[in-house]
Amino acid sequence: MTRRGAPPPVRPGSRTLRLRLARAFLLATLLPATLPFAPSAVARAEEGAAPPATTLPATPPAAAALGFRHDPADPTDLSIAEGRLYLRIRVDDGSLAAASVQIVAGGTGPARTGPARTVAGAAVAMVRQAQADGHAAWIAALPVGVHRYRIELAPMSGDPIAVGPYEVPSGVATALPWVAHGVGYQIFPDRFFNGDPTNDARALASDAFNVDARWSGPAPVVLPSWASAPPESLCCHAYYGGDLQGILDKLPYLAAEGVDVLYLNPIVDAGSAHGYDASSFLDVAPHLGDLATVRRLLARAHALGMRVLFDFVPDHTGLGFWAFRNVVRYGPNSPYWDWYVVRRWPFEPGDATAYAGWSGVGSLPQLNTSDPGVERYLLEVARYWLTVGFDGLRVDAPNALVDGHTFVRALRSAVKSVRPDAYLVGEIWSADPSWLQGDQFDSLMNYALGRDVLLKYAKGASPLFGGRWAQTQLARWTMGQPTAVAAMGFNVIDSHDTSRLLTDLGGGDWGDTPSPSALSRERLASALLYAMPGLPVTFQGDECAQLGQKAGDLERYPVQWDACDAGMQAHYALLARLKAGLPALSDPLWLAYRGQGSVLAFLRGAPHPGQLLAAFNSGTAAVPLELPAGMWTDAVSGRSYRGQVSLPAVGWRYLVLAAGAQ
Ligand SMILES: [Ca+2]
Repeated sequence: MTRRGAPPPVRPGSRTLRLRLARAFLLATLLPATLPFAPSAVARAEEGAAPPATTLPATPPAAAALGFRHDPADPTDLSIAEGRLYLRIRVDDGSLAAASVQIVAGGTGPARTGPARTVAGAAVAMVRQAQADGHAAWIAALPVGVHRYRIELAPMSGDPIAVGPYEVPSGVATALPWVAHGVGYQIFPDRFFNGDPTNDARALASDAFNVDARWSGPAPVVLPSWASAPPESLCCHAYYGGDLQGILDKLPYLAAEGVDVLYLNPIVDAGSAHGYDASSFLDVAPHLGDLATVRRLLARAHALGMRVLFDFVPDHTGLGFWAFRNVVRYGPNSPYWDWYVVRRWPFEPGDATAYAGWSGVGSLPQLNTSDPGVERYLLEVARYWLTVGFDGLRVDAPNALVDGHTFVRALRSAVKSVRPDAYLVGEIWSADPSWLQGDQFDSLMNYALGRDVLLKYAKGASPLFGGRWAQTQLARWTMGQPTAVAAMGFNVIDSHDTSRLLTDLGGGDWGDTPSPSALSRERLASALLYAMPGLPVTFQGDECAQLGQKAGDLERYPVQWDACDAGMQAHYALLARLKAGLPALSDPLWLAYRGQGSVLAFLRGAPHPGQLLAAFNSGTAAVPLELPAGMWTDAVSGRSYRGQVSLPAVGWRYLVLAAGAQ
């Protein structure tokens, strides 16, 4: 114990401990839910300076016996989001009655972090966040200025234990301030809206058909109407005419739906309708528009308070890419020879046996990102589009990259040096924390959350994937990543790379009529997506209840605006209004509550008025849910409940803890 050491040990149940925990709870309640965000904290995190090596204090044997684990250098245990320092510990499940954080020193951090705060000597209660696999996580939200603290554990049996003190390292992983508040929407430009029919035919001149020597199918085509069925043999080379002007035209619609983050599939000149086979990383696809249109789109979106993400494809080019064509022509004498991994030359473009391609595909020759020239060029490309005005990058296929982690670290430095608040999202389909340690991506595309957990639960098809299962999965998800990363989650259930949400939920294939129960399941799944920390991202047309299986490009079929389901549109607009209007839905804190039968329920935000209980029922009969203490008001109906509430069949509720009704 040092002079500033922890208070003397107290017995569980003793008056001293009760007073101390009551004081901690009071402080947690009184601290403002959202402290002013300090942009300098981002700058500090982005400087990339290695934190000074800190020595972990020895864990007392009594704490070790509880399975106690905490390391302030691990972002999973300590990170900053929404102006709070989130501190987490892990113990054996069922071992703790209470825990708190004693602030030993704080509020006098580096001047750059903003006004000093004096909070030393205060205690903040920890709350039990979740439990899975025999472990439990406890978490506290502290003021950002804290730089030394001690953790006090009240075990279920035995004397309280003080652990620490710990030092907050410099450069704590920090969430971007805007992502957690957003509502996202993915646009596949050729299939969204045709705002300029005069550019439609330009797709044919750019198509890979013109450069692929191994082309065996029919010629690409611009389809005669927005409702034309895609010819099966023409995956990716049937163009519908959608374009950037179409996105501009639809911005008021997107704003009315509450969307404020747009993710655009590739807009650069490429050999297909999907655009992942670029002929240029810098030129806009002529059938989508031109740079002036891009600038107008970004300016208008920004004026509406929206941000726009660029789809960046560092892994491969198309056959028409200028450097690849140079290699085809000049072989080893090409200055770009080392940009690709060529096995033999001469070769025909499209011959997958002659060079490395993404997933072995001949039309997608892989770039050698370990080559310094390639890296330099790609980083220039990324910086360029941010300079044009994009607010972040979605990075295609990073786990396919040559030496991907090294490249993404360099990419992050380049991106954040141009735009410290730019959002960097990696297309990784699994829950892989190796990309999320603060030095690479802000988030992955969270299919691992949306498809592997939320979708399986929302299907309601199997008791194996009921409420208890989902709660355990979400507990693992939450405990396995930094709070700052969860707050920046790019959360998707479907995209241009999967079958559509409503099809996955039993609504049928393209051309079918979805049943009312499938529509209810889409409302359930989307309400669940919107209730998780981070950015919920909807694929274009899901708000229209559009169907499409992953076959023959039907998952990417153009949005049929004339047949848009008004009820589903209203539902998504409602979710966006709720997200904007309920601060708890932007709070980084996720707390497990109930997983039982068909019921899944969790809390968002700290336990004080305004906390949100998100409750879901994937079963086909209404079920009761026992409520936590206090009066809970349904955010949609306005009705208040105490003690218990009924969850409708295949239904959901967002319930808000009322003030003064504890
Ligand atoms: Ca067009």
